[in-house]
Amino acid sequence: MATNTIAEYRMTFSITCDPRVRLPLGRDTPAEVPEQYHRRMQELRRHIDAIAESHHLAAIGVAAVTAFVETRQAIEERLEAGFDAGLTFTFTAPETSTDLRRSFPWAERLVVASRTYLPAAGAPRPGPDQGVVARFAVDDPYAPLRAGLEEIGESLISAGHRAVVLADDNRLVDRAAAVRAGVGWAGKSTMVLDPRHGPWIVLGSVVTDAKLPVDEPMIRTCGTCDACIPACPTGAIVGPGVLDARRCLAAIAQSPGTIPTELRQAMGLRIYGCDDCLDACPPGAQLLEISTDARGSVDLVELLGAADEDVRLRFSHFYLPKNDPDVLRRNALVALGNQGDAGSVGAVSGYLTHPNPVLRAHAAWALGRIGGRRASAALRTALGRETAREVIDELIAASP
Ligand code: B12
Ligand code: SF4
Ligand code: SF4
Repeated sequence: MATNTIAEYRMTFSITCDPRVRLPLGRDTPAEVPEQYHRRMQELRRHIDAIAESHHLAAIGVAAVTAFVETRQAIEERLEAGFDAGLTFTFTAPETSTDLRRSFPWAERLVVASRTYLPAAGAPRPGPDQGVVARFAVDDPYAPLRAGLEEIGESLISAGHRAVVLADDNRLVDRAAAVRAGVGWAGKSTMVLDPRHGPWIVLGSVVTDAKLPVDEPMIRTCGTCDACIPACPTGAIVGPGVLDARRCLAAIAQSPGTIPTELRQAMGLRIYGCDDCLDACPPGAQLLEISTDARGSVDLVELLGAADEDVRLRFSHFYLPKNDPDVLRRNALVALGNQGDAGSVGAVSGYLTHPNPVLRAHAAWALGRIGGRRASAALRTALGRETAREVIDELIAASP
């Protein structure tokens, strides 16, 4: 770097706004005079903006990496109240997830980006015996976001800097980073929203040692709107910006074990994720209107009949602890119970002999909801052979 002239820099930077062009390797930044460094950072930022545009990122912003003190406090409060519901992610080590320098001591800036997955995700229109997947999980929404972030990271590395991509990674609280970088504002649903896409965005960052100019947070709030709070079917948004994950269907759908009986009906046809508080959000309404293709529906009987490997392969982009397909089978049983179609009794009652007692218990509940002669006979037969206490209780509760 020290050997370059300002004229050479200008020449380099005039071509680097084309995202296909790589910046030269091996810049020795400490030898730069501050004005040169500043100018180079501005050029680098323009280059990053061009990459963001070429990858159809919704927004891009730069934030300082000082610790997210308020978010750490919010996480501690959620843990104290039990609102984390035993989820791991950023809750496991809040001192690290809210302070990037613990993982990356050299970090100076976060380049934060968002990308919308609507309207490509479509709008689920479930038919008979079909369940619903939340829009963000119809495809992997992080793959195209990561591709853009990777290219930004490569351009920073080409310019002689360090860069690591973090998207949906436990080492960073993505929403707090997005709010600080001006990519969106913190909504009462806890979602980060932007004016064009509402909550229909996923978030990711590149952490770097390049001291890029920082952006200001958005001067915008939800104002008087609070539509997401009553829209939540379980009352999981217990206050503006505060989520009790124990009642959040998105958390329940991905957690192993028994679904509390009082929340099973509210699960409706969901087998993964929940969109109700997003659907209700006015800033996202316009985009939602054009998202009309029917996607996100899953044949539940087929899912119940599929082998472990096939379930894992088909839903490989879902987050399932230990990659356990039984979590989705459990949700499928609950969804069939909620649908109440007598045609599914054969598929559901097959699960009364499954080796996993959690699935036997949820099959019993589903048959109780579906009702009818065949369901009752299956419950009676199962009661005669069942030995697990928790399943016996479910069989008794489900029997007419
Ligand atoms: C754990 C987790 C979950 C958990 C818990 C969510 C939660 N709200 O805490 C569960 C499984 C429930 C979940 C569900 C979903 N998730 Co999630 N999840 C995460 C994860 C891994 C960590 C979130 C976290 O740190 N929570 C801890 C709490 C304290 O943080 P927070 O709620 O985000 O904190 C903000 C608010 O509390 C707000 N706040 C605090 N006080 C106040 C006060 C007021 C008045 C206001 C307005 C705001 C406010 O400020 C905080 C900082 O921004 C992130 C990825 C990551 N590494 O960050 C994705 C992430 C948050 N999830 C995401 C998505 C897409 C979802 C779902 C929409 C998926 C779906 N359709 O089912 C739902 C949405 C449910 C909801 N309303 O939040 C996106 C959100 C993108 C966005 N636009 O905000 C993220 C960022 C993943 C990503 N990289 O894109 N998720
Ligand atoms: S994702 Fe569903 S259950 Fe969770 S807070 Fe939003 S509406 Fe409520
Ligand atoms: S529904 Fe209204 S209050 Fe809730 S996040 Fe959206 S704009 Fe904010």
